[in-house]
Amino acid sequence: MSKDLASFHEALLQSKRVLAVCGAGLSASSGIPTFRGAGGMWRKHNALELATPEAFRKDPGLVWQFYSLRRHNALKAAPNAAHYALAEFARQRPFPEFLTLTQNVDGLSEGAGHKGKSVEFLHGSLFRVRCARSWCRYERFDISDPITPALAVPEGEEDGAWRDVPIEGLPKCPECRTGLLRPAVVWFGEELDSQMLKRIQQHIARDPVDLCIVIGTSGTVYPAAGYASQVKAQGGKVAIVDIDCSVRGDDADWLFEGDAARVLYLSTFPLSDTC
Ligand code: BV8
Repeated sequence: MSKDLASFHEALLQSKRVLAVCGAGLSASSGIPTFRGAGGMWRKHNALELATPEAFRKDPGLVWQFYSLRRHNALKAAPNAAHYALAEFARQRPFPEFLTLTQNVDGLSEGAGHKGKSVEFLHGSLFRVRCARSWCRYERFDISDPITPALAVPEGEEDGAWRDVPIEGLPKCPECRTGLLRPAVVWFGEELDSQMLKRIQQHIARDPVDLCIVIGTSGTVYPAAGYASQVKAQGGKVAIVDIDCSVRGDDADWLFEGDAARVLYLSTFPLSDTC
């Protein structure tokens, strides 16, 4: 395992296929709390309990408050240097040379101009909503804040305590007029978009990925967490960028410890040395 930047640069320049796998750490310096770790989102609001279809069925008002708060905070955040560095690298090395898989739903990669075929949003977006009825296909892009008056985030309560929001105060589907709208994100226990998964597998199988760069993710959620080891198993190399590499990467070829924005940006990708 190395921290040697020169050897990483060489590998990056020689790579025909590069894959980036990103998690909450990519957006940390934009002020978006990560899920785990100190001050993590899950510490205050257990997303494992809230980001599920069962939670929404049981208490849609509670789940909608969780998402209304995250929409509110994400709308106030700005993309950081790492988002821009990845978007710039995608312009320099257009798909299929470079593909980014992000687990983040905060809209910041899109805000940095990272779009099109060069990025797959594995878990959807806070800013798309869809009908909760499985048979209704209604979906829309929506950046309203609040999405309904009852879901307004009280000033100064950005990490608000939950209150009781009756079903009447939740967004309704304007198409079928019977279902509630829900965030168009992938909850635990829900399948990821099958066409997207097929695209990713075909991409990785067609021409092996030479280098996988894992940025700001604890690698705990599947299938996202499985791609780096798939690259490794196919003979590719793996680099990890994380603020805390102490618990990571016994199978990584490079470890770059530091804030993603700082590490990725300092040499506008490829990576700068550890800080
Ligand atoms: C699936 C969207 C097939 C919503 C998210 C039982 C039943 C069903 C499924 C399962 C099951 N058991 C296991 C599973 C699979 C399950 C899973 O993986 N569970 C885990 C908990 C074990 N997966 C699923 O359910 C997936 N679907 O498998 O479908 C299926 C279906 C039915 C039955 C069986 C199989 C769907 C998973 C998607 C869940 N949705 N998000 C929302 O956001 O509200 S997950 C969500 O949490 C994120 O998207 C992300 O994926 C994950 C958080 O992980 P990270 O991003 O890594 O964040 P974390 O805080 O953990 O780590 C941050 C990292 O950054 C750390 O390393 C930290 O050191 C670092 N860092 C911090 N600051 C910085 C930094 N690095 C750099 N710079 C910094 N400044």
